[in-house]
Amino acid sequence: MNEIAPTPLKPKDFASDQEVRWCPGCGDYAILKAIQKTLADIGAEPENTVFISGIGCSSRLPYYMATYGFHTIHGRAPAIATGTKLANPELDVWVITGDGDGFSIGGNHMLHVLRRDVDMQILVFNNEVYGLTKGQASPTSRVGMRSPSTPLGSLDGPVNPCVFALAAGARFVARSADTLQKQLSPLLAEAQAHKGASFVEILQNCIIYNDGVFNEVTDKKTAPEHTLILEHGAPMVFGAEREKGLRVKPGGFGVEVVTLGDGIAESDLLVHDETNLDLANHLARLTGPDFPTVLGVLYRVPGESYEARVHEQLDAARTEVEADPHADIDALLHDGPVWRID
Ligand SMILES: Cc1ncc(C[n+]2csc(CCOP(=O)(O)OP(=O)(O)O)c2C)c(N)n1
Ligand code: SF4
Repeated sequence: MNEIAPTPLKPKDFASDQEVRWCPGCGDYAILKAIQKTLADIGAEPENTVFISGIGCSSRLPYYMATYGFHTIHGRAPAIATGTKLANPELDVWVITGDGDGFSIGGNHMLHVLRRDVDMQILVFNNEVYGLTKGQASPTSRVGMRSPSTPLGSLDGPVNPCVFALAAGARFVARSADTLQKQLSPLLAEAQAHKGASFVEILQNCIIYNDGVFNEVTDKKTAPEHTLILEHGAPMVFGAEREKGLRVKPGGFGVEVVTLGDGIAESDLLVHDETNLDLANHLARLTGPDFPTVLGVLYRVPGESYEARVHEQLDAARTEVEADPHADIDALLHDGPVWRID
């Protein structure tokens, strides 16, 4: 019998029939497009793919995917995603969250899913504002940001999502932006290939409540001067003419921006090592105007993910119980201090 090879799915095959309800011009559209392209590129199976979100504009994304999905409660997507992955480790689990959902009400859940290292992709759509609830300051908003909740300017120090993820123990931490389609989609594929919690911060423009906050990074004219795209094993070069770089401060701690030429060669620059946690921490913190914003994979080290360890432990416990002729669940339940209520 002739076998008919399945037709490879295209990005549009991952789009649901639901009307997309984001504001015209919202950066979420571009991220949705990049995700659908990534799934097509990696040959994802819709029936084995699940998108899980909390609450926010960004968290509406699962409706727009022709895959399984849960639109859950505010900040709790990591818990639902952990349960989903533990129940069925064959599923490919994607968490979609915003900076408010992920780092305010969901900060605690974010911390634990990262330290547990459950195999899933966590995509944080960071627009530095609460979009859905009409523009209040979020945990990633900059000091001085004026909003309905901070009319005189925010006084709170912002959370840096990548620094948070590194501190929590994530083994895959990356950063991209909504408009950087060429970079974003392959980066999502790398996150998906990583076994463990893959954390991707995506700088996203909220055209209504925080328009242009990442312009320096995303505008084609300014981006070369204000971004540095990391590549493992490559020197850290940036600039419109690739004339600038980062090097270790001579005789000091940290890095500085240098211009190539005048006695400074590419061989003097820092070379990216994505397995170096100290370097990743340092790079994650760099911001303008003095430094470029660093994009790409900041940190990646292989390892065994949580659900693999959980199932190993369960299998070992089952084997032990099955081998014990005296194993008795009733006896176990009545063991130790028990009392009766008459
Ligand atoms: C328990 C609870 N508290 C507060 C809210 C109100 N609320 C809904 S979305 C949101 C913040 C969303 O911000 P973010 O995650 O940054 O998403 P965006 O809309 O910007 O994509 C808040 C506070 C809620 N829905 N539930
Ligand atoms: S309010 Fe902002 S984040 Fe929400 S859909 Fe509109 S542009 Fe997008």
